[in-house]
Amino acid sequence: RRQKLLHCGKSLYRALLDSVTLSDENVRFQIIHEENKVLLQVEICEIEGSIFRLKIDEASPLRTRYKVPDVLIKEPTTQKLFISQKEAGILVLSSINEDYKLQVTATPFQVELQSKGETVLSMNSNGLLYFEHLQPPPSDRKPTAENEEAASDSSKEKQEDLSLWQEKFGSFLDIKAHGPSSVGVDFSLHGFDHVYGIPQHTEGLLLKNTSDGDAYRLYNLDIFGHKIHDKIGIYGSVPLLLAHKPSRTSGIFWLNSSETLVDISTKAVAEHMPSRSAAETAKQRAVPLTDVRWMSESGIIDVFLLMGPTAFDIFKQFAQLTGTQALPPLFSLGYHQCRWNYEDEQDVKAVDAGFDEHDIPYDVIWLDIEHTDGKRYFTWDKKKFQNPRKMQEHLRKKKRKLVVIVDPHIKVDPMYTLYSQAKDKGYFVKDRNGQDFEGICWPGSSCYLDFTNPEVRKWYADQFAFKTYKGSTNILFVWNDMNEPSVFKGAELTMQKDAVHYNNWEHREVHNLYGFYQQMATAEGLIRRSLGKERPFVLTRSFFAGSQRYGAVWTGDNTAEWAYLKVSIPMLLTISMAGISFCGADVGGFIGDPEPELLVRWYQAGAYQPFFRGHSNMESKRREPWLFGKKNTQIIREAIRERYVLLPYLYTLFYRAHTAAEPVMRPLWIEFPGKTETFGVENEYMLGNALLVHPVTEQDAKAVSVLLPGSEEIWYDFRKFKRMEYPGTLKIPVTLENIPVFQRGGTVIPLKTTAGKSTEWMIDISYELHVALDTEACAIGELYLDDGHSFQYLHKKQFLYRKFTFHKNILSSSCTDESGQYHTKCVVERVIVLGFGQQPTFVTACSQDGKEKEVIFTYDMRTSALTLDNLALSVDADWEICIN
Ligand code: MIG
Repeated sequence: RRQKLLHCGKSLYRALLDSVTLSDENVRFQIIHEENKVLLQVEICEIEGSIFRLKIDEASPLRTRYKVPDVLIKEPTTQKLFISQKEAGILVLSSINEDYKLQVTATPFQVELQSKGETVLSMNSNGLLYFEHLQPPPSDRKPTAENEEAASDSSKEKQEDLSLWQEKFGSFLDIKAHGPSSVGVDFSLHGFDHVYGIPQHTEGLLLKNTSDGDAYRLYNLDIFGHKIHDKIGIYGSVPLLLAHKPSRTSGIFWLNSSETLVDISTKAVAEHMPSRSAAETAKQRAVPLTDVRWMSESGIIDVFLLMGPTAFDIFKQFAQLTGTQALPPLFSLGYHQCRWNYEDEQDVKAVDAGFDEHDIPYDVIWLDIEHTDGKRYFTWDKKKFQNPRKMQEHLRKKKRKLVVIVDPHIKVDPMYTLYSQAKDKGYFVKDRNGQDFEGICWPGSSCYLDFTNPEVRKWYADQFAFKTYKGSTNILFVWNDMNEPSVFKGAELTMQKDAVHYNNWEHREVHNLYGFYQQMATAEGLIRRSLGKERPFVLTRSFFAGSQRYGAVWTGDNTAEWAYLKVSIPMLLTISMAGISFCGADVGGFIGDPEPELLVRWYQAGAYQPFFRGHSNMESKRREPWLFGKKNTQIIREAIRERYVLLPYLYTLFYRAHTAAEPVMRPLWIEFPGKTETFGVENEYMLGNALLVHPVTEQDAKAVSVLLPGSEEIWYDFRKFKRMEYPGTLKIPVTLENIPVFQRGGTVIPLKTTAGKSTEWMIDISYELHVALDTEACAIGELYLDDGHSFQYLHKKQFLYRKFTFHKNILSSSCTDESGQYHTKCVVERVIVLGFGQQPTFVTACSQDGKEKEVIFTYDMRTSALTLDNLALSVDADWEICIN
């Protein structure tokens, strides 16, 4: 509200260029506000890999301001900037290779960032830099609860109206012990009119103009049945925004964990075109410009400008700062069966058996809050789960896993060890009076662990030790819910901003980090219980930048309606672009009961999304995949089996997300950055670079319009192998059987020849390669393989990373990373070459030892698909197949 009183115009900040100091790490100078004369310290540095960091803090704050810890994986490596120009009112800094120039203007203070002469973005060009310096409380009042009555007074002073020292929110009073501390600034993105990112909102892919409505809000909240097309923040936040134009992608990462608003406005501005000759008059053309205004309640301004220039560069730059996706254990890429709740051991066994009975693969069954003794996490309901270990042994024999929920609120109950220990140790978040903050949640009165404290995180991690967590075994993994945190009857259903954390930081400073820290501690706990050997699996509802390092996220309580299936695609794409590849939406929709057709369509979409879990609410009817008649069961089975067959490809994509920060699920535009028609596409997406998936999100659809981008591309029907007539928008007939999926020419996709009961049952199943030829009759693809569960791939380099190349009618298998070694008995059994020009005369396969053998093949003239069978070529060895 206070920031919004500041309108676009000339900024009152002036840079004091005499104060400039230059070191190997950064350039520092002060800026002054012409009216209040408060000095701010500006620090600019260049970070390796085309990233610029700009920090603004008070030169001498009354109290240290909060700086987000633990999100950056390390202190970034900086590169020295040079002063290339310094004259009256202007300072120009250049990077070593002179590719980038930062021009600082003194009056008013502005920063412009150029890449090879092209202005990419500028800061404070609309004069919206805003920085509330910390002040002592006004002498006539102290920021204590005694003022509660004063606040409800109708005769408020002007100050009260602006909520400087306290604020009423419904019946809640927020006492701001340190007064106003808000910060904000604007950026102009030159030539850009497509912006993406800043999850999580129930919104479309492209960020919209907010000029005549609400700003996008980043404030993690538990919003049951969140509405579609809302700017309110739900569950998780990643303050990363991407801007794209055909020639470049840029990113802004605003590292601030307090409540944040983002205003966006795109307009056309006149750009002068230089005249070619003196006779010609200078021309103007309209170019787009997007203004992005960030406003945060607290903290400092700490912003990273990611210069790309490609989208993949942005992902790498962001990962360089916040880390890459943790490599998931293979089982967690299988299908997960969840429900609130699977009632008891018999229920678990029956559901598990149901999958075998109906021949549907699945890997994990989940237990929601009812499995505990009165919502005391880390315990079991003794009646319903009398022998949890035995139940897990049963699942283990079936080569399946169990996930249980562990929420952050702790029941106030002196008899509950977790509570009494945490209480004694002072591990709970405090209220503003220094008492343990108490809120209502599932168990009734609850306290909240202060995960921002490293000691609490360590203690919490230790709770997952097998000897401490009674009834847990190594097939048990964890789900962190309600970690916004959700506080029933709290302001906006969350914790009061004036609650107090570790080191006396108020909750307002750390709010958006709470879930991030819980997942961090949980993942650490699972690693530690295995003595550092096993990869964890932790699903979290709340998240922040960097959460990708700890596991998976899901989109929370969606509704069983078509519109939610539809919006789940842009929501997952947005989370993926923000660095979190391992994401999914509740299949079927959490709230309500999907009609069978919707459920089927959701399974078909979910099967081609990173995290694949069916889940339903307590009030929803049972929803196991075989409850909707024979035909629907058959179709869902097929969708899940397709997922399992595709796992080698998916796992390879996750390895690339892990090592090269490439999102698993991608919007079309990042694969086709020059094709403007892809920029707004949100009803289809790419899985890796090879598969284009178009879920069916309309009821009773007979056909869908599919955009197959790129005039020089060839696309093939993924199931029928048929080459699509031409790229462009095609009307594709659909039946309920499946959704349109296409393979891009030029790619090789590794698959399993068939699905098994779970991923562990499939280890020895042989492989099949789908080689889709491009216009040059070439293709290339990869396969990553390891034990699927441990850290040996990292510590002992036990992995296989293979490359498949098709060139001049020879398909060869070679090693991509010689440093990795892993032995497998598995073979490539079958190869299908799509778009092969003519019937071959003979085909031979040569293995490493020089042995040559003839290969059986069939050629389908109708589809131009060439199938090579009974190959039995080792996955871990080099070989060649020559087609003559
Ligand atoms: O407010 O644990 O989003 O997946 O089943 C409900 C019960 C609390 C919310 C989660 C949902 C979960 C449910 N939880």
